[in-house]
Order: sequence, then structure tokens, then C-alpha cells
Amino acid sequence: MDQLTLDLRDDTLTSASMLLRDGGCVLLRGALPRQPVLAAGTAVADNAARLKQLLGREVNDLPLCFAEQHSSDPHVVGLSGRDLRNFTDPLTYSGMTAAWFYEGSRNFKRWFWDHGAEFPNLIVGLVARSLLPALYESFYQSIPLCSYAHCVVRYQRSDLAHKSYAFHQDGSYHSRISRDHVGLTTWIPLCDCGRDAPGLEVYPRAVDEVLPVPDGVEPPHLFCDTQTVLERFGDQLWAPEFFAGDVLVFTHFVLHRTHIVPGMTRQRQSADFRVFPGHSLPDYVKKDAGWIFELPQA
Ligand SMILES: O=C(O)CCC(=O)C(=O)O
Repeated sequence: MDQLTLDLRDDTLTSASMLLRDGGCVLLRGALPRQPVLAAGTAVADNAARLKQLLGREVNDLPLCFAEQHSSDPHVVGLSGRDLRNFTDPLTYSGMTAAWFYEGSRNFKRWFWDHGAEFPNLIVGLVARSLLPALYESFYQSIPLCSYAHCVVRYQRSDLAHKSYAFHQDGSYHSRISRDHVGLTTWIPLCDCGRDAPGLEVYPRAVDEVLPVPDGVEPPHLFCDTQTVLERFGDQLWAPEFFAGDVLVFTHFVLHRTHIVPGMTRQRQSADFRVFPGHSLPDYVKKDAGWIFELPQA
């Protein structure tokens, strides 16, 4: 899929935006600086281990600030250049206890969504200082808005395959109405992956419909019926190898799933960073909890 892969530079922005429109996705090599991306991956692993110890259970999708922990590395800086020298980690900062963890809507994440702006915001800072905001704006022809609660960091491992993601379209997290599928996801691997650590596989197609849920399942339900997806799109599945610093940007119609196969021995950490067009923010984003913000341009 070389035709969907680009180095993101000022002079390739228009091509990236056109690829996104025509093919639904674009792989941008080296869009973010590698060293702070790797630091974010290490922080996800360390914070997740702390959380597991606190809760006695594995939670592999986490608020964006779980990519942050103390660092004296001058390259590891958050939004507005904030460094992480005086930051400990999200659990210490929040004072979270095991009692915060609930299943269902009263999830512990709510506190972090509401307090998102208080964190150093390493991932938001990396995105804001890159050419990605210009790409979002070129794609939308409008100012992009980010909802903190719609972004996530996670990890995947072969022994957690049951917590991986089957085929889905990101718009279907909250709505099965196609006019709501206006978001863009930037999938940010926080380590090298796709070969011996789980990656992401996509059907690089600019689909414009919401695919059905599995038989007998009542919507709303995130996942699509796998058989329908395979019959419709067949063998065009794309599972790139990623290197920390690369990002995959795709629309909320694009079908994708965790790429996880036997023989993947390493854990992968990643972030899903989501933006929406400011001029037509879906109602479900407006109504959701948490910090909604404009990205400063590089
Ligand atoms: O990171 C993954 O393995 C899948 C995540 C994903 O597809 C999603 O959050 O929409």
C-alpha cells in the first residue's frame, strides 16, 4: 500500500488530505518525534502496572494522561511546552483509590476526562507541535476540535487477545447514524509494532455506510459482523509494520481491527487520538463528559 504512505511535510499536506478523502486512511511515516513517543509507551506500561496493582485486574484501555509519568528528559514535553519534571504519575496526581473503579457509566475514567486539562498532556503536545492539526484542518476545511474523553491509550498483548478489537468503524462507538461518523482517528503506536507486537489492520477504503452488527445482536454495538465485512472487502486487508513516530490517520467509517496473530511476543502500547470538525460537532460529542479543546497549530 505504498500509495497510501507518505512522509508528512508542508509540501505533502495536500496529498495527505486527498489520500484521506479518497482512500479513507493515510499512513504518515515519522510524523512525530520517536524518543518522546517511546517515553509515552513506557509510561503507559508503567502506569498500567500500577493500576493493575491497585485494582487487582487488567484494564487495557486508559485515559490519555496514562501516557505520562515523571521525566527529566528535556524532549519529553507536553502541551504549551510543559515538562514532566514536577509530575509524578496520573494515579498519584489524582489520588485514585480502588473504590473509583466501577463497571458501566460510572467509570473511573470520568474523573480523568473532567480533569484532562490539568495534566501535562504529552500526546496532545506531540500532536499539536506536528503537522497533524494542519492536516485535520485541510481535511475538514474547518477548525478541528478534540474531545479528551474520545481519546485513549491502550496496550495489547497475545495473552490479552480476548481484549482486542474485532472489525469496527470508530463512529459506531457512540452512534450508528452515518452523518455522525465525521470524526478522524489518529492511531499512534507508542513502540515499534505490527511484526512481533500487535499492530492494527485496516481496509483502506472510503466507505460511506455503517456496516451491520452481528446477527442477533441489538445495536448500539461497536463491532460489525465479521462475515459481512470479509465478504464485502475480501483480501484487501492492510496490516502495516509501524515504527514509533509513524501514525495512521483514518475516517470514522474505515473498517479496522487489532492485528494480533500467534508469534507476537511483545506488548504494544498505542494511543487513539480523535478529532471532529468544529463546524459540525456531533451531538454525542457535545453531550459527552470531559474537556473539549482546539488544538494549537504548530
Ligand atoms: O488498538 C487496537 O488494537 C484497536 C483499537 C481500535 O481499533 C479502536 O479503539 O478503535
